[in-house]
Amino acid sequence: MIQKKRVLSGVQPTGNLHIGNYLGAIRNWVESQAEYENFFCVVDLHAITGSGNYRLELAENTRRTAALYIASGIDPELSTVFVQSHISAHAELAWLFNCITPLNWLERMIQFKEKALKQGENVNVGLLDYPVLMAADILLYQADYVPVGEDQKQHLELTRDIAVRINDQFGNKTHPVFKLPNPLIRKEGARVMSLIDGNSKMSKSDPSDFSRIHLLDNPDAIAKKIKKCKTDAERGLEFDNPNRPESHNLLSLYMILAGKTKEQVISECETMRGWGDFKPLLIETIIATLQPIQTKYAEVINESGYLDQVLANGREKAAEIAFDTLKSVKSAMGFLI
Ligand code: AQP
Repeated sequence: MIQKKRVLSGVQPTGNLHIGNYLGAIRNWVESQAEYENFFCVVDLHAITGSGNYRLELAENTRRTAALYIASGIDPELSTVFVQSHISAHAELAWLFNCITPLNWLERMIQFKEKALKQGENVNVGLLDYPVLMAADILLYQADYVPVGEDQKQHLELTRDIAVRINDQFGNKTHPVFKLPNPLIRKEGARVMSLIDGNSKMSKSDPSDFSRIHLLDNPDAIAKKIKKCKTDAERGLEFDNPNRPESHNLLSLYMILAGKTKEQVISECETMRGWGDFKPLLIETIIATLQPIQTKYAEVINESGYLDQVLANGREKAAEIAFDTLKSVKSAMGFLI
């Protein structure tokens, strides 16, 4: 039997998931889940690197995120769904990596620089160390592929650098300690932009709710957000004009969600007089995409004990592989086992 390639990915439970998370990551996990052996975790240890007051909502957001994976089409029979902090090997491997990772590799990470600016005087060490923990998440499972949005590409490169360094220092040519993972970044939806600024990525931590569409937004909220979203006063609607980032973002969103080609969208928009004609179409398409996800989400959340059982099964399956890898890394590094 041919061994399936292994995939690992995750989302932080830092708030309500948005269509950027869905199009950049979760939708791609769903589409390829039959092809691979899948591990999808809710990365709660990453979530506490933010500056917000997460404590009251962390557990609830973790459950909500796992439920949204399933509601979006992740099948627990085909994919292992688990919570990162349930497997202590993630934090332990991150510590081992900390001791071989040069500080300047982390200081040049774009996401660190951007998020550190937002944290002001209070930048925590965890924020700097975020990519090391992410490397541990991926390498613990010896993942072949990591499906993520464009924003995570640099972190994936760092993961590979850490794996190479460990292999060079503690492995040998015939028995490398780690397999080198590859990013899986699909061009379409890799970078969904904010609804209030076409030059910034849509993000859970943006203070404005109007910057994003949550997967659990009701039809009224979706309509309100799209009606208020930023557009421009130029004539016509167009893709790929760097001076019109909002136009490109909204047309791309419609194209992906409606499952149309760029040419089809261009020809459909040719007869439109402006945003007033286009926005109702986009609203309708977003509502139609999210409605089945929301229905399934309600079922998952309301079925007593179901989600807890999925996460308990996931924990057991993930632990088996993770602690095996951790043991072999510690042995390669010279620890008394
Ligand atoms: N705007 C986006 N477009 C496409 N993909 C995106 N992703 C995030 N934003 C977009 C992808 O979603 C996955 C999970 O991301 P995350 O929660 O681990 O962290 P993030 O990348 O920092 O996402 P957010 O929404 O901006 O969260 P906060 O504000 O909490 O930091 C990743 O695969 C990511 O690429």
